[in-house]
Amino acid sequence: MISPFLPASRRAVVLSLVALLALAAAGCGPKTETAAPAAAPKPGAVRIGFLVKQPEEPWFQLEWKFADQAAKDLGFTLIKNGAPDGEKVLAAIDNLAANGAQGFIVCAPDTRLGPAIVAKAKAAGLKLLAVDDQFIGPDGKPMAQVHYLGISARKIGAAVGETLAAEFKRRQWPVAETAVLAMTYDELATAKERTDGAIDALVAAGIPADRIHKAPQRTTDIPGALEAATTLLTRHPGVKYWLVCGNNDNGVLGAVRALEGRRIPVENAVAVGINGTDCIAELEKAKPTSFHGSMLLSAKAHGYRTAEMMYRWIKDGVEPPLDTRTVGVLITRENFRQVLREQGVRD
Ligand code: FCA
Repeated sequence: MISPFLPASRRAVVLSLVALLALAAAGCGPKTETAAPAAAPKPGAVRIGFLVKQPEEPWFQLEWKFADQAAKDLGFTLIKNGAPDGEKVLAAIDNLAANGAQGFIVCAPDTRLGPAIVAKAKAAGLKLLAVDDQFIGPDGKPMAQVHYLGISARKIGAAVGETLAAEFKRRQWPVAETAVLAMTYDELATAKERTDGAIDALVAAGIPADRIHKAPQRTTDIPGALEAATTLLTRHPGVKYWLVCGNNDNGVLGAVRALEGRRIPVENAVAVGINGTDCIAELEKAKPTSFHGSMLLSAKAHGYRTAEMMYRWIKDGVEPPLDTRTVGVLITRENFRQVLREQGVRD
């Protein structure tokens, strides 16, 4: 089933891709263009692809950086590609096969492309590991049979909610003057679990459910979040204090920019992100903003470990676990330099 949340235009693209794939599988589809193979790999040489949906996001750049490290340490070739839409991701898989790769790691631009990606990988004899965003099957359920490494989304979201609730209590803001701005992207299961986890924790801490406002993002970048948050804030001019959560740093940063645009004083809002990798410049600003901190995820586990798992699978036949979940740790202006250094994100 194609997501009812997808805009009609995107639904059409996904549908036509699925149809195209079915045709190709039946051997009567149009020929897919593939790049000419690079220099023939040495027999036994391991080549691994790493495809990401948003190559411009620091999170994905760090995943790549750590995967590059694994390639250097273990001695394999890493082929990195940005795959921001369904067509690009399927073409990139063709290119990997043509270039002698034996497997790839992918954060898909749309998790409903899962069945198409699995079919293509299978046809090309490529091993496959999904990272960050778990594939969704035709029944709308996670494809648990596809190897996956992702975050413990609900728990990490709950930690965001608990951090916000603690700040709310410490600042002694009256409940009647406070509201939650939740930057949501429910089309993506890991994103929904994160914001649901944060909201549940806030409600458990005493914020009334009717003071929680969701701002659905059309895109998961800062402009998409800024637009969604601005619309929501315009609808609630009476709220004095804001607690902000979201799917990731960029969602929350867009909301912080929107609060500034509405001239909400910096000290009247607290915002906590997720990733910890896309907010470093924000935390480094000499003058604090409402961006209080972020749950730093392990880019090393998502980049290095996935690449290592794929390498062992190809080279030694060691199949990775089907489902691996990683944790997050809170960084704030007080500790971010030290924690980023400890985690190898920064020198
Ligand atoms: C998703 C988000 C990324 C990152 C990753 C772990 O793919 O879009 O920003 O949070 O999960």
